[in-house]
Amino acid sequence: MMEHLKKLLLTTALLLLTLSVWSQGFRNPVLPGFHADPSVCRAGDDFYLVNSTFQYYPGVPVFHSKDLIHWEQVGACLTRESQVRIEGMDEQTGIYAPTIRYHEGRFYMVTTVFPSRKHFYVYTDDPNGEWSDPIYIDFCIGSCDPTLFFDEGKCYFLWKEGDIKICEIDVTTGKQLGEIHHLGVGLGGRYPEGPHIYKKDGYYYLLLAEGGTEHGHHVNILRSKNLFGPYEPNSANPILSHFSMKMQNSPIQGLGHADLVQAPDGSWWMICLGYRTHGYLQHVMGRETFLAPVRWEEGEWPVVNGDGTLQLDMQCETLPQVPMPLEPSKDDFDAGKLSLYWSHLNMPQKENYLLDDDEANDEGEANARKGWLRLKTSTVTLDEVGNPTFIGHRQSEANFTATTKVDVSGLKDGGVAGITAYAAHHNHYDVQVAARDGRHYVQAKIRVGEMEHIEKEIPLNGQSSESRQARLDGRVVKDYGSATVGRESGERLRVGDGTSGMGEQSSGIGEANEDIVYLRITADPQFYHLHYSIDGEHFTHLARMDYRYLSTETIGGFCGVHLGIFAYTQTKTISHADFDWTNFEFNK
Ligand code: 6LW
Repeated sequence: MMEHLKKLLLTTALLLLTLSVWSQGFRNPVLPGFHADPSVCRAGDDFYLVNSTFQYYPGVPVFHSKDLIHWEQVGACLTRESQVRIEGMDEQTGIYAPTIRYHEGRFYMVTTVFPSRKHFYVYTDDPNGEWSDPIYIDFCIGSCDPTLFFDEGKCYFLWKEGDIKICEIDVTTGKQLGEIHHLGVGLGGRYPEGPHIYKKDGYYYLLLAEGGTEHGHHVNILRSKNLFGPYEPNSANPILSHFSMKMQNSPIQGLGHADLVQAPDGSWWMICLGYRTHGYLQHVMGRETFLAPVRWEEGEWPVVNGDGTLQLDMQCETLPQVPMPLEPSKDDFDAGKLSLYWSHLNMPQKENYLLDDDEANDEGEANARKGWLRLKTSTVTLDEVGNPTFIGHRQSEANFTATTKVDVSGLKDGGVAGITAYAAHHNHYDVQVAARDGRHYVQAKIRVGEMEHIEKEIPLNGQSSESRQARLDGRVVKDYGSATVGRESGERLRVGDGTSGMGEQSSGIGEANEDIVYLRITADPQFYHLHYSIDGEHFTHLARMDYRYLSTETIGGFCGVHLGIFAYTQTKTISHADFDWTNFEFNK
């Protein structure tokens, strides 16, 4: 009896141990914030994933993982002007959906640049390093979502241009080798796109997104014994969709644009894009990268996570989990170069970003301060498309506190520097310091479409000034200057009050050295809040504005909100602001 009990206990303990190692489950999205149009490949025991970047630079970040759950950015595919220039691109243009493939020791990333709609690919043998100059596909210009498919010693180029098309190419030159074949339009949903082909058990499987990248997005699969078709649809389509009554209240919507990958243990996985809504079906964090287990028996159709739906909290068996280094929330700007997670808008003007003394001296520039990031003012403002001096980090949770410490003593008349929640040049909320008539003013600025509005202006160094009201249409919006979010609205903007009625403690206006200020943006699922402080401890609430005016549903385009710091000039005078650190804390 005793022996039997011992055996039972031992078996239970072993079972529990195995379960804890193999069935940990995981959190979706695996790459939160703007990580759109994911594509994944495997090389040995390693997975690599890429995303589209549109107007942001460097283009197409490369992530590495051992388990498909934990990802670390190891580089980016498009880092040099010789590869691509994205000047003049906005949130609807630039670098569209990429595909990454691994073949015979080489990684390929193929994509399309808008608005020219030229397809090109770059390659590397080391995904942690630099990628090649582009090889252009010159036999077709059109639409988007290119992919490469290697089969029996040949390489095929596949893309969406009305319907789905395929053509053999010479992968060393990009030249067309055969005729163009049409693979159809899937099941007839709007925007058949994001095609990928996989070969398994004697079938070619064609994976497609349909329904457009908004709420109707979903994933279908078709198969054929012949690469060029005809392809028959799976009767269980869509194999992934939240566009249903069952999932109408899920916080995850817009699932689609998927890619499949097989792990070394033979298991199959799907990565796809989706977005987390808050409020009513609106999202601000862009399209994010999700993961799902796939059951794919021999000769059968793939089944995604049992019933073709996903959860934030995935309760499933996973690959052995291998955590990756976590991105620190604070950047002290102590490393001689910017961390990989920072993005620029369009093509960065390198001379506007100074990180350490030595480099600055080499160029004969005024010294940057060791451990500070000096941003020199660009003549392009945040309200324009171009190359403003800007570094941004994807907003990855609905709730966050983003703070920066900035020394504005170098900011001359016309100069503006600050922190922003930036969705597009026409929609962003900023806490900034503006220099005017030899003075500095903290401003809470709201830019929504054609309306550009300074909600509150507070002079630094203790003197008062007039508040500035809406510049473009002269509208005055309500004063939400209190920290009490739920207070009664209806109060009008108080002109030039500077400090009163702030709910939070006074920022101590009038104290010495107000060249150093702390600028802060916080968010909850309903509002973004703008604050500042001169001691870094007591923050004054300046304004709040609804999250929905930064949502993709409001502004269009394909990107989410970036939290960034910036400096520009409204005159021709170039000056600078020094940023000591940024601290972006996202609350899951
Ligand atoms: C992309 C298309 C899509 O080319 O959105 O969600 C487009 N899917 O496949 C822009 O990312």
